Amino acid sequence: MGAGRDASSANPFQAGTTTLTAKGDQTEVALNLTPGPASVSQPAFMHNGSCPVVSGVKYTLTAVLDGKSTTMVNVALADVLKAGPYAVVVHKSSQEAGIQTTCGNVPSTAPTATPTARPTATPTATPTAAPTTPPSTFQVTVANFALPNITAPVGTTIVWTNKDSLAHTVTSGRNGVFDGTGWNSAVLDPGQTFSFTFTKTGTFNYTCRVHPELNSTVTVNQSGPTSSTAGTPGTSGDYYTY
Ligand SMILES: [Cu+2]
Repeated sequence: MGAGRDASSANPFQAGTTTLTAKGDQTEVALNLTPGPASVSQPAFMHNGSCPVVSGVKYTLTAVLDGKSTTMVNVALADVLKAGPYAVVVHKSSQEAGIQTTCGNVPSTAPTATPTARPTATPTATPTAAPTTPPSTFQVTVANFALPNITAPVGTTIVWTNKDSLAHTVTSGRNGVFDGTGWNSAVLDPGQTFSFTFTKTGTFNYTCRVHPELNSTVTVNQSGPTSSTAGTPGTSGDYYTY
C-alpha cells in the first residue's frame, strides 16, 4: 500500500513526492524529487508538524542523492500516520543545511485503499426451459362408426387411422361433401391411414364422403394442448356408394 502524496511545497525548489509504504512492521519512506545538485548528498528529515512551520525532527531520513531517498522507519505505517502530521524537509546540502529546498506535508490519514474491483458475480446461466414443441404429429383413430373431434396446435400433422370395420374418408366439408378446401382423403379401408398438416388456426368441419352423417371438427389453436374425442357416431350404418 502506498501512501504517496506530495507536498504542498512551501519552498518548491525541488518538487517531488513522498511515498510511505507499509513493509510489515516497518514503513518505507521514499522521496522522489527533481534532482538537486548532481551527486550532492542532501540531508532529509521527517519533522513533526506541517509546512512551513516545522518543529523537531521525528525521523532522520536517508540523505537525498540525485533526487532519491529511501528510508526504512522502524514503525508500522498505521502508527506513523497516527502520530502525524509530518513534514518532510530536504536541505540543500550538508554544507548548506540551513537552506531548505523542499518542505512537503505527509498526509496524516491512511491512504485510501485502492478500490479493488469487486468481482462480478459470474452470471449463472438460467436454465432455459426446454421449448415445448407441439407434437409434430398427432395420431387419431376412426372407430365405432365415428370421426373424432380433434384439437391441436397449429403445425400439427394429424394422422387418422381407420380402425373401424367400415371404409371411411376424412374430408374437409360437411354432410359427405368435400368443400373444396383443406383435405380430402381417398377411401380408407380398415387399417389405412391419412395425414394432413394444419398450418392455419381455426375450426374446420370434416366429414366422410362414404357416410355423410358423420360430421366432426378439427380445431387448430395457436398452441396446445392436443386432444381427440369421439365424434357423434352414425346411426344408419348405411354404406353409401361413392
Ligand atoms: Cu365413413
